[in-house]
Amino acid sequence: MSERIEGHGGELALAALRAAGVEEMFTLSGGHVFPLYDAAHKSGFPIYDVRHEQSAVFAAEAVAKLRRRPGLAVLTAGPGVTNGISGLTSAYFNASPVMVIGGRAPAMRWGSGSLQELDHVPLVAPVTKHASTVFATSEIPGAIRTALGAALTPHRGPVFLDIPLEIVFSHDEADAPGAPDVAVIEPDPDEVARAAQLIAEAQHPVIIAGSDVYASNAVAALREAAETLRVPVIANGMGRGALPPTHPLAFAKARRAALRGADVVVVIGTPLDFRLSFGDFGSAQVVHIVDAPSQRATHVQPVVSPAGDLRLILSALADYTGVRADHEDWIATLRTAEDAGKARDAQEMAADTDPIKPARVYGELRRVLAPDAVTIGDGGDFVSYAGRYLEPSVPGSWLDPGPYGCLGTGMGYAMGARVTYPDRQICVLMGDGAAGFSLMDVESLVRQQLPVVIVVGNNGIWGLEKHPMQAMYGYDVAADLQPGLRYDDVVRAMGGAGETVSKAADLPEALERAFSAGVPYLVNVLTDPADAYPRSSNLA
Ligand SMILES: Cc1ncc(C[n+]2csc(CCOP(=O)(O)OP(=O)(O)O)c2C)c(N)n1
Ligand SMILES: [Mg+2]
Repeated sequence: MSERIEGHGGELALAALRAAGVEEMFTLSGGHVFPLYDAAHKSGFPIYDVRHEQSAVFAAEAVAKLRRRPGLAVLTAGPGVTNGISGLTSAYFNASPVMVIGGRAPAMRWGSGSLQELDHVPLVAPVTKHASTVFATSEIPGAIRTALGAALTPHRGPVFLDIPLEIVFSHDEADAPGAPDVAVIEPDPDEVARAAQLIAEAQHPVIIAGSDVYASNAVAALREAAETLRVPVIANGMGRGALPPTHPLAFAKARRAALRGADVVVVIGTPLDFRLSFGDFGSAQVVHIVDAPSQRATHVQPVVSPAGDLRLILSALADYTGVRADHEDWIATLRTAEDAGKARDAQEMAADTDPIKPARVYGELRRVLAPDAVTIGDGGDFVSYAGRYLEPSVPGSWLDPGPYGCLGTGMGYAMGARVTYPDRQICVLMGDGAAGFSLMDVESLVRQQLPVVIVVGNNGIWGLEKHPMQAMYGYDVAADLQPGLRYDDVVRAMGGAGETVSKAADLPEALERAFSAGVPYLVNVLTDPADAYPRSSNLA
């Protein structure tokens, strides 16, 4: 006989969430979900609240990304859920195991016009792995367990449940829920062997490692595979830092040289999307290693595409004992390109200009960021520079919005990161345009004593749109913001702190103050509006 639990719907839900390792909820108040608050409040389960539901979902996503376990957002019925849809969609594109539990108008009156009465399920179904309504109180724990199993099973992703008002407020009993079942997908050994042989026999192989390597806890296996097969590694997304920048096989600046010269490109744990020229690497053969068969590309034909648990696949590559071509000259060539790129970057990051170039901001930031700092990018050009100049040295410490490219992740990701790592530096790199989406949530951070540093690259424009529009049309519209706006005053008004910096020489002290402030602190850096991120050299 399994153990029974009893309580109202919120209590039954929380039991299932705890059993799956969920440790906190992010939310914005609404009566439809009060029982979840009641259960949390009475049992000491942390509740963090925000000023816009998108921040709740982004915060849950940050936890899911960093911790590799479910992150939870609880959203009220109707507008609460619809405000969370961009967050859900980002989580879907990022394969983040986010659970959104929505309130829902009463089932017993459905169709009579209750407040906030909307059937959310069809709206979120296309951007979730599982979306359904729980129609009986006793079924809540089982439904949560099933949904979380889907969220955690590769290829991971968000899930959604809503619970009608009278169902979540009612009492009932249920079997005590266990942890969700997460199936391990066994790769086809022949495909893995074929991939290993191709890589080993290649003259100029290169590995591109993406977010699923981190999500699959396969960082160590990746390192071993790269070391055994002697293959240079370039990382993107959450894969960044998988090999620390000091590792002899880690490359970031030699990307163009690597992709131009490669005869075998091994893409691991990331789609062959626009970030990877849609999988077209010229004459190079492509090996695409994915965490589930659903992730195999359909628009290109890799030579081989092993699908399954990335740790198993990468461990198998690490165990390769067959013939191996010598890659040392290739590695040395790329090291020369890497060093040249680093020297170029160092020059740019030292730029002593007025107005300040974004590159200089990163030059100064690199001096104050600790190796395990979590850096978060939310913006256009300013964040492209962050990706270029910041080199995460610890895996799982870089949060970008991912391929959905949704502006507005900043404060939600910051909240999730701060909750996850109370003692690490958390630094948000934000465009001034991006700041408009979530800056009000600084209030949530101040009130709940969650200090973070926000560095705004304030060029007074939607830079990533204005420059291309100028190039395309010779004019631009809808691309200007208020120049010199005091985003630091906005933060100060909400109980945080900050300052505006217009001279590069003032950056070091401003950043020192920011990281020792102990409250949310915004450094509003007035950057050069004429500076456009050189997109054509994106692959440099
Ligand atoms: C929600 C959302 N709206 C619009 C866009 C389109 N967009 C991409 S980058 C960008 C400009 C960002 O400007 P800012 O944050 O100031 O950064 P900058 O490029 O100026 O450094 C815009 C509007 C988007 N990606 N997401
Ligand atoms: Mg801008």
